[in-house]
Amino acid sequence: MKAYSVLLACVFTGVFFASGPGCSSSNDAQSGISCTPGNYVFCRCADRAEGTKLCKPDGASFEACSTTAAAAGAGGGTCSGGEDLTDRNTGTDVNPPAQQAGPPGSPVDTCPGKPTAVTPGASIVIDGDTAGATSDLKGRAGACRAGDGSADHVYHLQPTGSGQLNITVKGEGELNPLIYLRSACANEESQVACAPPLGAAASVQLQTNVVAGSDSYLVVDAASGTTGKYKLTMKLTTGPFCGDGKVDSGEACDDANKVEGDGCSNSCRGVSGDPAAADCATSHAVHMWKGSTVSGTGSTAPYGNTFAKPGASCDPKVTSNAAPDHVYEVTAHAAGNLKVTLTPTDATYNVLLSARKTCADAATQGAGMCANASVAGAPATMTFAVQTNEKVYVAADGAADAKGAYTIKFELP
Ligand SMILES: [Ca+2]
Ligand SMILES: [Ca+2]
Ligand SMILES: [Ca+2]
Repeated sequence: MKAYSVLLACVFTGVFFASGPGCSSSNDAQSGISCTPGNYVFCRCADRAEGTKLCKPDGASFEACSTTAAAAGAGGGTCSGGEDLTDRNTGTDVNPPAQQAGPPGSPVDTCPGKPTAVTPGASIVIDGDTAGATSDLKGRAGACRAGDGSADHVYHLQPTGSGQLNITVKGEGELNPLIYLRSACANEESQVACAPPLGAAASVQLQTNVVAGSDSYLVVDAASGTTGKYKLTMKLTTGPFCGDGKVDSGEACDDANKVEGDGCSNSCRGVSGDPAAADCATSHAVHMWKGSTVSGTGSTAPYGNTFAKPGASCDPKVTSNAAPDHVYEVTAHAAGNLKVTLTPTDATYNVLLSARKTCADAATQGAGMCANASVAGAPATMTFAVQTNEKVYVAADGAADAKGAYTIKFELP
């Protein structure tokens, strides 16, 4: 016998509070769930129809689930087959209970938003209604600015895993939903993704990557001042991606930011730019994979003279240079012949290119690990063997005291 029918039997025989243990607590009380007395919460019937159930005065048990008025005609109806409690009993998310967004004036109405845990693998379902909500947010200039002047809801997403987050909002009735995601709740310029409006009662979707412990803010907004009910569903699938702060297979770098020109591109495939430091203590990271080519632009001008040897002859034992240099730490994830090409973009820059196994030791410059362009403006190329998981230090340098801007290319065929 299902829990709901035990409950009904007790109510209808008038012995609910007075009878034995079979009638004194509901399934919900047994599982430790608390509720707000007098509030209705979402429930689902065995035939998948959606319904609601009333929280009893004890704050720990519910009246039987009844189907909603919309589903069964005015007044609602009997839950066919009884309430489906499968999920609560098994912990699976096949049929997750929906959370409620909250009424006007509750945390969902304004920043910082309704706290919402985003657990990897779990389906999150939230029923909301923007009728009466505050219209205090709008998307950044562009497709999501259409939310300007429309009531909106805000969710403070707190991911506990890193990976791809899929978000869907399905509107009802006149509601023409749009959604956008921000990294700072009250700053529209921090918008990182936008799903523009598609029409009344449409579904809008976003896929975005999130990092564990890095919160973001989802705004459910609407076009043309429309309001109404919606269903928000989210699911986080963990996995590596560019921007998670870890260098994954095929990535040249991953600095976890969305800043171009800082030494690691937003695609994790390029190394353009001059980081704050590019010496032995803090070198410019480049990861090479079998078959990869990594390019970047840079300059030696911002830096000191970390590699004072070799000089023009490429012999580190006898000659030296006074030129500043830009040091890359190259991690080879496969064995092979690493080819490095340094091409000056300043016509007056006479480039020198060298590499070491140990950054601070000129004597670890091995065979093939140096090239000196003969004249200013000409490129230099060197090729040398690397082993799997070996790190080598490559300096874009100058002959004598030459310095300037360049392009650099790393290839590991
Ligand atoms: Ca990554
Ligand atoms: Ca970057
Ligand atoms: Ca130098």
